Amino acid sequence: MRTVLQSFVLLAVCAGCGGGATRTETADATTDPTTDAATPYGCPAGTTATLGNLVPLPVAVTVDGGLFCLPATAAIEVDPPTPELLAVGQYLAAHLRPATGFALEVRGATTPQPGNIRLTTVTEPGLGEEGYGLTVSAGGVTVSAAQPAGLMRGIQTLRQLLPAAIEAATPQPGPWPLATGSVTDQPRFAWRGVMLDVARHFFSVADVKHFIDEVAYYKINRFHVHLTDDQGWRLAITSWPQLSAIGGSTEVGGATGKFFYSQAEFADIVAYAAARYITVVPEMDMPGHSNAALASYAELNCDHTATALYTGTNVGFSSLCIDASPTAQFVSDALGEVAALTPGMWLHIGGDEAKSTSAADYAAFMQTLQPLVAASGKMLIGWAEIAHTPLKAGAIVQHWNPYDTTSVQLAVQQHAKVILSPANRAYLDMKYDGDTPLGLVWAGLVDEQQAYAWDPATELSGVGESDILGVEAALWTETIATIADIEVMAFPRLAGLAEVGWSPAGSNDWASYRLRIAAHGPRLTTKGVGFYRSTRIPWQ
Ligand code: IFG
Repeated sequence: MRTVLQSFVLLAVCAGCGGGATRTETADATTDPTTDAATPYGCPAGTTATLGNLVPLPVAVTVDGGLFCLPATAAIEVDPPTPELLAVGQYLAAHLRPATGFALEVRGATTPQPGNIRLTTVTEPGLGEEGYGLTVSAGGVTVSAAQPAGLMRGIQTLRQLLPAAIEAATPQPGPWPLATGSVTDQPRFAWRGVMLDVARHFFSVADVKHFIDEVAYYKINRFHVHLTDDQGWRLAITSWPQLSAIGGSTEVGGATGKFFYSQAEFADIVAYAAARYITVVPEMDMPGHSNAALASYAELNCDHTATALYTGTNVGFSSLCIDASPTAQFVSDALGEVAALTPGMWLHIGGDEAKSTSAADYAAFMQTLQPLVAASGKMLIGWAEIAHTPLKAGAIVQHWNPYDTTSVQLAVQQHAKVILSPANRAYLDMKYDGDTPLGLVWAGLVDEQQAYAWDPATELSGVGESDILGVEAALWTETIATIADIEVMAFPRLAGLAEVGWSPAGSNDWASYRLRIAAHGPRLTTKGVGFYRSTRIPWQ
């Protein structure tokens, strides 16, 4: 005679009290150590699990109060078993095999078998590109989505529902419990980005991939790479080889080396991001922030004299020579080569802080530049200053300077869509507080709450929800030199910004978010990801 002892403690924690958008409840259900036919995938006595610490907060979470423990026999069933979906299954397997030690065979299966994880596509147009449903029952897990990207986003949620130990690189004892219930989810904004400045300091392909892995965990879907600036040109351009040979030979602080990506290396980064349904957005900043190019080719300078390489951190002193005959060809060639390496729809042309370019020259340059981007088959993105010139339809403007709200308002007046990166919210190179060793302070201190507690739709007057594509965090690297530096400045603030971009309007609640992200401390630590520990978050 077996009795199944189950005690449910339902703590109703309202995670979105403001908008009532989401109720998250946690349940601690214990079952007796032996399992009977009714619960073949039960868990050992004392096992607990929760659906309550998801970041970004989902649209809706319901708790059934039971537990499902992933068995060693579990398979990852993919339906339909297309190459693309099987690859998504392999991604999940690669993240679950190391810690569980389970085989986790990935296979096509049209009829669900109990005890497995099932990835399947459904025709549900309302889910959009990235929406998903995730259900945990006593018999197994199902992630369903209209598109493969939605399965990838649901997989990140599934990872967060398992114990933190799931992120270990070596086998752990287990068990591998999941609280039974369901998550229904999709993003508020389509653009949830992070920008890495690889120009001030160069980062290896391995470091960039590592960072891409980490941001995928929080459902970031755009990776903007700031490839060129005064201190470096970081991508080989075949038709202009000195850009990387000379312009990619130094960085802030004066170190020297092969500080650029070959086109094959860049393609590798692009593919790595794409496998996580993250689109790489390359940026070649012009006409300002261009000393690396000016140092590489004398003919790009109005005095036909190459500038010296620059390893400091001033801004605003450089400009392509707008009248020089090679300039248009240079821009066209460079754009064409980067576009060919970019499956994404967007090319970012910078346009910021062109303090050494006259207004007339800047305007003329933007008129030349926009058709060249269009000719490359891409959509143009520029920093907000480009909105002071007439924009072609479809141009996207990225707001960044909190002391300049005029530019983004001009963009909205031109019916351009905007990406919000207000430095006083989204610049990850801003110090958290007075104790932060790295970073700058020109936009003020940006602590975890400052980065989280804002609504893009009400942040800027004259800029409303329908104008906004989404948000993007920017990590400038004047003071950031290593992946460890990247991590401590990016985490946890990037997780908060990911929630700002993903979670429903009205669900932004610092009191609940700080508790949820606090539960991610063990996850980040187990993944070997550094993060800033302040007392503002009660890290577990
Ligand atoms: N502004 C500059 C960046 C960088 C940044 C550091 C933009 C668009 C200050 N331009 O942000 O190159 O120097 O916080």
